[in-house]
Formats: sequence, structure tokens, C-alpha cells
Amino acid sequence: MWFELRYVEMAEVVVLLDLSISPFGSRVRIALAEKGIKYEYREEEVKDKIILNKSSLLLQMNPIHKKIPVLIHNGKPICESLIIVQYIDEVWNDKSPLLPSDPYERAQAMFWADFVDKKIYDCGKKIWMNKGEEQEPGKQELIECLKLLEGELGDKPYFGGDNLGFVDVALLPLHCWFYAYETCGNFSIEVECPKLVAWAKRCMERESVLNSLPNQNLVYDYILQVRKRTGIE
Ligand SMILES: N[C@@H](CCC(=O)N[C@@H](CS)C(=O)NCC(=O)O)C(=O)O
Ligand SMILES: *[C@@H]1O[C@H](CO)[C@@H](O)[C@H](O)[C@H]1NC(C)=O
Ligand SMILES: *[C@@H]1O[C@H](CO)[C@@H](O)[C@H](O)[C@H]1NC(C)=O
Repeated sequence: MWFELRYVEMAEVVVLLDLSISPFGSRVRIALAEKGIKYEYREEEVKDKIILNKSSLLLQMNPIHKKIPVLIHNGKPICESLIIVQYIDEVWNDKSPLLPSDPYERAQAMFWADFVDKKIYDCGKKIWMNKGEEQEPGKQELIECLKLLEGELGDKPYFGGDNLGFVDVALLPLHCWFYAYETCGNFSIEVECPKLVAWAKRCMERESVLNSLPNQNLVYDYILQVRKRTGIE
């Protein structure tokens, strides 16, 4: 009896509903890889290259937002990428902690991850959904935000300090979009924020990160499709 019970408790079934180019899904993939968790990956279907054909499982598991990523842990869904990463950190707490245990430091990490969520993707979109002079406000705002993040990084190897942490996981997937921002906007992020770009390169040396992120050309292709479809190009 005892052994059977233990066996049931230990059998973890982890499924990820995802889309390979998604920066939000990439966060969850990095966290799972850092923790060494085995899981079943399920790619949602895309039609006409840009529109998600949502699976019935996705609609059932995330009926509120109907968005990927969704982590299904032993049959129970967890939604919203940062909440999923926090959940992973709390459930698999035996290795590679992502959030600090000190309440103040923890709050700071959550603040910066929230800052990334509120700013970076939307600034990028102001660049790639516009052209010419109309891109300037987006470019300026993006650089301002990235400089604030660079200040927070300081001289640490990672936002998490000596190890990859919550803010690293939150921001890294957006780095794959930099190439598209730079190409659409004809500017260099590395010239403006060299320390941040060096940080991203350092992180990309980790297998957990490299294997969890889409190639920047795939992201650029996606953005080009959207620009063509909406008549910007
Ligand atoms: N705040 C969400 C954002 C997730 C999100 O925007 N997912 C996109 C793909 S990158 C999606 O599923 N979009 C489908 C839709 O908006 O209907 C998170 O952090 O998980
Ligand atoms: C969308 O997915 C459903 C099944 O989930 C399938 O029957 C349908 O053909 C798909 N539509 C397109 C346009 O791929
Ligand atoms: C891109 O920027 C450079 C200067 O940084 C400029 O010389 C060049 O004309 C620009 N290209 C386009 C297509 O605007």
C-alpha cells in the first residue's frame, strides 16, 4: 500500500501547450529546462502562417484567456507565463531556484519581470507595426526601457545574481525579437545597450536557454508576414 501511494505521488505528468515562436511560451520552456523537468510538448496549430487554430484542449484548459502557454500538471492547468514560472519554481524547489527567498528581493524580481511584461513587447510592436518616422517613439521608448533594465543588471552576470533568475527568464525570450526590431527599425540595440546584449549572449551559452528559444530569423519571418498582411510592407 505504502509503495503504491508513493508511486502515485511521484508520477508527475507535465504537459505544455505552446507555440514555438512565443516569447511567453519560451519563458516556461527555459524554466522547465533549468529545473530538468521532463514534459510533453504540444505545439498549437497555426494557419496562414500567423493565426492560431486553437485546440479544444487549449480552450478547455484556458477558457478565460484562450492563450498559450498553458502548463498542465497532473491534469490541472496553470495559465499566464510568469505565474507558470513561479509555480514551477515553487513545486520543483529542490534545484536551481529562480525567485529569491528573501521577501524584499522576491518583490524586486517580480517588479522587474512585471516591468518587462508591461513595456518591452509593446514598445517592439510600436516599431514593427509602423514604418519610417512613425517608428521613432517606439524606438526611443524601447531603448529607455532597456537602459533601465541594464541599470538593474549592473555588473552582475545575471539579473538573478550569480545564477539565472526570474527576471532573466522573463526577459530572455524578448531578446530573440531584437533582430526583428533592429531590422524593421534600422537601428542597433547593441550600440545603445552593450551590457544588456552581452548579458543575452552569456545566457545563450546555457543549453537550457539556447534550446528553449526560437531562432531570430523565424521571429523576423513571422513579423514580416504580419507586416505584409496588414499592408505595412
Ligand atoms: N500574458 C500572457 C500572454 C500570452 C500570449 O499573448 N499568448 C499568445 C501567443 S504569443 C496567444 O496565445 N495568443 C492567442 C490569442 O491572443 O488569441 C502570458 O504571459 O502568458
Ligand atoms: C483547425 O483545427 C480543427 C481541429 O482542431 C480542424 O478540424 C480544422 O481543419 C483546422 N482548421 C484549419 C484551417 O487548419
Ligand atoms: C539606416 O540608417 C543609416 C544610418 O544609421 C542610414 O545611413 C540609412 O540610410 C538608413 N536606411 C534606411 C533604409 O532608412
